Amino acid sequence: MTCTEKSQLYQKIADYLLQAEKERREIPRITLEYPDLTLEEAYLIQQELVKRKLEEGKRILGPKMGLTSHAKMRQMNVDNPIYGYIFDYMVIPNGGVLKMDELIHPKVEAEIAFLIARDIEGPGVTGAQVLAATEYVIPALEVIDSRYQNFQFTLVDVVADNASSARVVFSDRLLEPHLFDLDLVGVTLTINGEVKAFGAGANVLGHPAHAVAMLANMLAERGEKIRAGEIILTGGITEALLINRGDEIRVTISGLGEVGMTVV
Ligand code: OOG
Ligand code: MG
Repeated sequence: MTCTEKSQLYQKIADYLLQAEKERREIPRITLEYPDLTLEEAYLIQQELVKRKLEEGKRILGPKMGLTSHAKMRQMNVDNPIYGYIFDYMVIPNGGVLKMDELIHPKVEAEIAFLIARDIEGPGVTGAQVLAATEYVIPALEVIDSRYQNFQFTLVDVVADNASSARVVFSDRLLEPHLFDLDLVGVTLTINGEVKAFGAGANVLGHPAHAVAMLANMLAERGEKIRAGEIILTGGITEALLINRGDEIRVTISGLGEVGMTVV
């Protein structure tokens, strides 16, 4: 394939994924039709998809990390962290409502988010550098909604699909990172008052700051960086849970507070 043909293929696949999101329809995963796509190409498709959203007037809140805990990697049967992007239209206010019919087959995740004060540019970024560049840490609840049938995919599929990003709820409390040992905080994911999954900050690469450092280092490979003012999700601490209409979802992080939403 020539360069132009490749670029046309990436655009076509990005369209296919965007259409599925708009129509709330699950689709066969792209590697069934294009088994030779590389991870590098998957990020190029993601870039195309992100570009389309920006052209529609949507705004990026920040990049996010995914598949950073063993719980998530095991559940999804993949073995490497990935990144995607969170947009302004995905935000649900804390205590707000998730409309089931806006999505396909949503799942929830308990996460810790970082609000970044200064640009972070890789390679070679460490967790300590990330903490020094972080203004606040924020309890968060991510709603993922793979556009693929049965939520099943390879690493290439899920990267192209913007890491299943769909919705996010942030806590209203802004907490200074030096007040906590984010590896030691306990995290519970509760549905209708029942704890369905739990873990510790350390589930995410030993410390959630390591996920942000890894993100900066991955972005550096594409000549990109983390920018001041971005909010970064560090990845699900436990396995993700399917949700249903009527569910009350709550994430509690010891010392940091809680964040929740209702599914209708
Ligand atoms: C991929 C997105 C993963 C996380 O926190 O691990 C993610 C998926 O599991 O569908 O957001
Ligand atoms: Mg996530």
